[in-house]
Amino acid sequence: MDGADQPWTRSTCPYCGVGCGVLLRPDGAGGLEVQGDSAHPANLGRLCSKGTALAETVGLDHRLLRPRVNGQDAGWDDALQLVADRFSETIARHGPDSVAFYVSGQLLTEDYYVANKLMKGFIGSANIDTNSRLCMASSVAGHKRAFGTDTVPGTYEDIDEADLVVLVGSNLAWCHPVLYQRLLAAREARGTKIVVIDPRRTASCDGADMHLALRPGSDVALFNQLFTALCEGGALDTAFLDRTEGFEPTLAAARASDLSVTGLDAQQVAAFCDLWMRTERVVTIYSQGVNQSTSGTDKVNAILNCHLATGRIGTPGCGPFSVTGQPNAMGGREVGGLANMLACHLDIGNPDHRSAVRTFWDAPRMPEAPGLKAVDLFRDVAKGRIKALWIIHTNPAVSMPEADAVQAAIAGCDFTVVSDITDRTDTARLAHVLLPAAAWAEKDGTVTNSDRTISRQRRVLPAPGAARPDWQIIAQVGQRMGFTRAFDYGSPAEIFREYATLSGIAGRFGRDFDISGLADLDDRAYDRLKPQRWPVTATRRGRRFFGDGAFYHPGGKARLLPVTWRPPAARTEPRFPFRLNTGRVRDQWHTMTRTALSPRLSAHLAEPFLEIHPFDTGRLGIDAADLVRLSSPSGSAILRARITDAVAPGQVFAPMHWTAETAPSARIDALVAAATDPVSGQPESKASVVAVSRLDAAWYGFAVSNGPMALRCEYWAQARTQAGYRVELAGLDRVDDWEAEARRLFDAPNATAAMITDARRGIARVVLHEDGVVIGALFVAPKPVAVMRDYIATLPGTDGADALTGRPPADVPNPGPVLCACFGVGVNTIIDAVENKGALSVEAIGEILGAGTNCGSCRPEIADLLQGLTTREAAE
Ligand SMILES: Nc1nc2c(c(=O)[nH]1)N[C@H]1C(S)=C(S)[C@@H](COP(=O)(O)OP(=O)(O)OC[C@H]3O[C@@H](n4cnc5c(=O)[nH]c(N)nc54)[C@H](O)[C@@H]3O)O[C@H]1N2
Ligand SMILES: Nc1nc2c(c(=O)[nH]1)N[C@H]1C(S)=C(S)[C@@H](COP(=O)(O)OP(=O)(O)OC[C@H]3O[C@@H](n4cnc5c(=O)[nH]c(N)nc54)[C@H](O)[C@@H]3O)O[C@H]1N2
Ligand code: SF4
Ligand SMILES: [Mo]
Repeated sequence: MDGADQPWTRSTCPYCGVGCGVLLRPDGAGGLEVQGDSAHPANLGRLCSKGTALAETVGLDHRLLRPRVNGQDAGWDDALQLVADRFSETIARHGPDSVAFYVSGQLLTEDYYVANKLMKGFIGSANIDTNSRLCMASSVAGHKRAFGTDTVPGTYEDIDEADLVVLVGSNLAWCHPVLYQRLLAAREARGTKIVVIDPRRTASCDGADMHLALRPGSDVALFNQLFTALCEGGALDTAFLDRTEGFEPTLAAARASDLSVTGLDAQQVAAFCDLWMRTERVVTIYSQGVNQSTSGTDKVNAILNCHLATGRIGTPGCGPFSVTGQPNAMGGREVGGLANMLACHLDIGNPDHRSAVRTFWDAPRMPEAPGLKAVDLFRDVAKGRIKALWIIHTNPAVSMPEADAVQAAIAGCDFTVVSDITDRTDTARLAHVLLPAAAWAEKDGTVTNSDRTISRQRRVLPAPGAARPDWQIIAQVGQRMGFTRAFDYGSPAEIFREYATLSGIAGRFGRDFDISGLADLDDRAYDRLKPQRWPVTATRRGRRFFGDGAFYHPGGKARLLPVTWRPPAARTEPRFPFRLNTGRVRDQWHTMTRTALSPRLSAHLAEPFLEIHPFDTGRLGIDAADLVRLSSPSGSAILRARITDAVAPGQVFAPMHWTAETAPSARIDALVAAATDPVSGQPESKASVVAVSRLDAAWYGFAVSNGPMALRCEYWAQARTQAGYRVELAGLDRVDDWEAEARRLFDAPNATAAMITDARRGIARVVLHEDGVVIGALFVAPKPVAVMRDYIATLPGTDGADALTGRPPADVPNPGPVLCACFGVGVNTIIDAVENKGALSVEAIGEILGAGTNCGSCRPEIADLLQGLTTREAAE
């Protein structure tokens, strides 16, 4: 059937916590058409580059299509029975705490609920933790300390209605792009001020009025200063303060705090405090620069203290706003995915909560104490205490700190099960049993985004091969473990109703999370469920929390927490003099199992890199585009140097995305220390210590091909292109015969070769043709190779007449590196529009080229480029 005959289906983007609504339609050829849903309250039709490119990631090439046991295809019956038997035997012999699940904030609520119920209610252990431990745990702990529950008070509308938005440890422009566009629209409409607090200058700083580049880990000292200033400047809301406890000790701790540890200029801080104080409507958005820290929970409370003391919470345009990373990070917190929670914001440590859930589930056994948190969980795997492990929808061999040790722990576990959509991940490669999961567009369920809005994900494509939705796989294992009735689910709707009913019980305990108003949805109503914000009860709907001063601690008051600055756990020292910060890039999602399939998304930053200050590269003799070796107490990596003053001297930044599949020497978490926050257990992913040196490579290479390459040198980093693949290469050992090397690389022993080689100067260019078209081209030099990569990447599949020159013929325009991923617009094309077509603003460039007019996430970079060009003109 032709796609145009099919109706559009409403669903939710499977990437970030903004939770944008999408319209999906099968294209009739196995693929999808994707559009933003203008009726969805999170995005009102907008999508970012990743959402826009979703259709490029639904292909089946990389998919795992059947269960596999010890590397052999197996039937579902055998695989499920084996998993159930091994878990049951291990529990019978070693007790329930000898097994564990490690799950994900990308699971749908229904999947998550079933996994949590199986572990906590039926296996009888709390050893289920989630990658949200690496992500949201400090926010959860900070919320609970201050409010008594894990509640995000505000809504996205508050961002539209604020007069000051403070971004703390959040690169919103790249990580929550649609929300950032919403913020920029608000600034346009009402002049919202934006302040960024981040040790690094990021794309989010481009639109900001102020950037406070504080020292890594020093946020507590900054917010303590703000707290003191608010108290001394008369900005306290005394009526609201009556709804809180702990003011005096909090002020004492804040007064004792030393601002100098932030390294910030006192006047700039005073200006920030003044702005905060003068502005009634303040939203503080915070993310991983706050959470991923050994003082993450204290950082959260330092921020909450300021909002509570001024009553700037729960009213329009006001509030602290912890933005969630993953599409269902919030839903996972609601179902109790963390090892210290029960379902529906009930606490494992509370006997009344436990007994209510136990009765509701008719559970044979329930753990009485919290289970292992992620870092400890994998340590216990390494020690052999966890003997059966099930990893679902996450890739810990890449994303956990001390990733080499985690990888070894998983490899050494007696029995490991991995549920994934592909077998090509660093974690899946270690599994005894691999279970093929249905992917986002192939299954039904719900997710909750950053502002508590529950949205449906809907199935529009058939699951390929034998793939099944995660909830079904987990429930079937539960049934085979003997819990037949408790896991007898026929549909996600059934699971959702059970969960919504349980939330009503939690509501009776006075918990915030209550969606009992949805407990009676029939299948049809569940199918049609519109996005809605919780709570959803007979009397409450989607409201803000805490504006009324009612909190969830016994006694109903909020708590201000005295907090004291502590430095990051790892100290720089002569052997490891640099502070390593890590994070995300605009167009890749985590371990790249989906986004790397898209040539468009791979074009923005095609290679792992290290941001490092020119002062440091000068001292270390590192030139632009050199490769650098990083080492830390736990591992090492090779990355491309990106010399920039966006980072301070002594600090370096690297992205978290690359893996053994895409760039094996760039798994950055191998270097990250597994130090954790004492309250939340969240690892400090942003403040490890490393040494940096120039990699003394014997040769550097760049290659393109129409198919996968046989890569085996010290450094390689591969990316998809429209024509196939491109790869950066480098080796430590001399190669004498580059023709033979190219034939091996492209697996083309009989192809026709065109070549230029100069052995003395270490230069080689080899282009291989088959049937008159280029199948591969390799460029080698003793220094980083200077060829026009974006042009060369288009050659496979063409006759490539000029390929050996490494640059386009004079009459072919070279668009240059892609800036706008949505429309594939290159830097040179934009420069041409500025210089020759009079496009002197981001808007004018958009009108002429389309660049920046779809998702808008490249607008900061276009503005940067424009600024550079116009400044140059002015100087000439
Ligand atoms: N493109 C893209 N978007 C994503 C994701 C993705 O993989 N790719 N992942 C999603 C997920 S799961 C998450 S959790 C979010 C994360 O979203 P963000 O938290 O916005 O992203 P990060 O890049 O991890 O880190 C944010 C910033 O924290 C800064 N930082 C480091 N140390 C400190 C510090 O001590 N103090 C302060 N104030 N700042 C510090 C870093 O320099 C960095 O710029 O993104 C979501 N969105
Ligand atoms: N150094 C450093 N490390 C970090 C961070 C950092 O900032 N710095 N950030 C941390 C944070 S915030 C996060 S959230 C984590 C993220 O880290 P991970 O969760 O490990 O990363 P993902 O690539 O999202 O892994 C998701 C996996 O699920 C698979 N998958 C996709 N769809 C489905 C499905 O429908 N079902 C199943 N069963 N599987 C599916 C994908 O193929 C992939 O293998 O990384 C953390 N690690
Ligand atoms: S901002 Fe982008 S990645 Fe996040 S939900 Fe929206 S479209 Fe998806
Ligand atoms: Mo995350």
